[in-house]
Amino acid sequence: MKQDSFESRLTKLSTEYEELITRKNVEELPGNGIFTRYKYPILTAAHTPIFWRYDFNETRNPFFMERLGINTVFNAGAMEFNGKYLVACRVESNDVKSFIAIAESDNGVDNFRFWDYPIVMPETDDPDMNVYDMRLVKHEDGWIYGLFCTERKDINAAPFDTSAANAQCGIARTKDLVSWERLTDLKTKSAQQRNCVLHPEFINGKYAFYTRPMDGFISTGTGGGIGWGMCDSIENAVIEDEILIDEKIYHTVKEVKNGLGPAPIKTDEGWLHLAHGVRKTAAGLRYVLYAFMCDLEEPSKVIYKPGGHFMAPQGIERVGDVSNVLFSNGWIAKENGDVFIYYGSSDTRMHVATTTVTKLLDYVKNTPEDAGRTAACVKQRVDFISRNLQEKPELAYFKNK
Ligand code: M1P
Repeated sequence: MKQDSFESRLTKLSTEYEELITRKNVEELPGNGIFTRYKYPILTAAHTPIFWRYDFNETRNPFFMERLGINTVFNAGAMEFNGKYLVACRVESNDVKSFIAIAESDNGVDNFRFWDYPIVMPETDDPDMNVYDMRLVKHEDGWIYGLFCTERKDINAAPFDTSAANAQCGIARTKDLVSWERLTDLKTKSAQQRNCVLHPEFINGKYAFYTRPMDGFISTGTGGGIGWGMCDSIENAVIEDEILIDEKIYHTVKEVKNGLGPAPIKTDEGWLHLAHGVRKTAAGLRYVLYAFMCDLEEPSKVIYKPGGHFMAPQGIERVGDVSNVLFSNGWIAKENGDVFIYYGSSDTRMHVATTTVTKLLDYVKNTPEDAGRTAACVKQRVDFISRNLQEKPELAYFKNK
């Protein structure tokens, strides 16, 4: 059997890699008018630098074989930084340990390239087993914060239960996204926390957090819903009073659990939010994105809640390591009102969708709320059709039915 030489494999892989990284992305038009999807994922495992995965020394690696494989790249925090679009991705190695790594692009939709090194996140006295899903927030105190899930083995679980874990909110801060200062984990009265987000502004001089209280690691149990709590200190963040601002509700897109996505976008009319909702189906859990808006002065008060999903997995997005999942923990709102939504699909790859603040405001304000049950939904739909057909009778095909 003919073997490719070290040199020829290296050349082939490097050429393919550069072609992948520099591939132009293509808008999928006309779309639904709310946002525009793009044809290609912006990042996958194949986008991680070859020198993260292959040993480039021919003596040690004569077959130019992958030594430290990367499995997936997904669920990225995002921010604009020094004129670049940055995404802080959850990168999972073949050994199922996740870490955070930053990739940057000039235009936000393609040509994302990972920085040479992943983030080296300092640890607390209680080492993390796994860290993931970092939300990046530029706070008005001048720091950039990264809030992420830190997962550790559940030491109270029965000895045979080798998958039981405990999730908490890790907090770190930086000025340059390279050197990070780790703070103590967020403390709340809930047994576990995931999907915690820092509000970008002080509220009455306090730091404010969106939380997601949970009893267990996968099931939120009696917890669940998007919570809200405040604390005096970020160095030792303790939330004494946590209230639910967006609950999980039977037979909705957030029937089983939900969690906030990125930090909200501030607009003249309120705080725009993107979140994920989870529903139980015969095929397993289904994760979709939904949107809502909170009051400008009272950010814990929901003022608009469009019904149903904002975005659901479709096509290739439906398939991956954990199928039927869309998850977003990063978006970028530009000065000119353009919005870049970064979302992971099926715990496998990263995508972008683009929209504007104006369109998102139109969406949250004018999309009808979930009517609650079938009869009310049918009435909502019939009223909607009637209005259209009264205004444009020529649309009617069957006239009387
Ligand atoms: O596997 C789907 C998602 O599951 C978790 O999210 P949640 O806590 O809302 O269930 C996270 O592990 C997330 O990273 C993952 O995408």
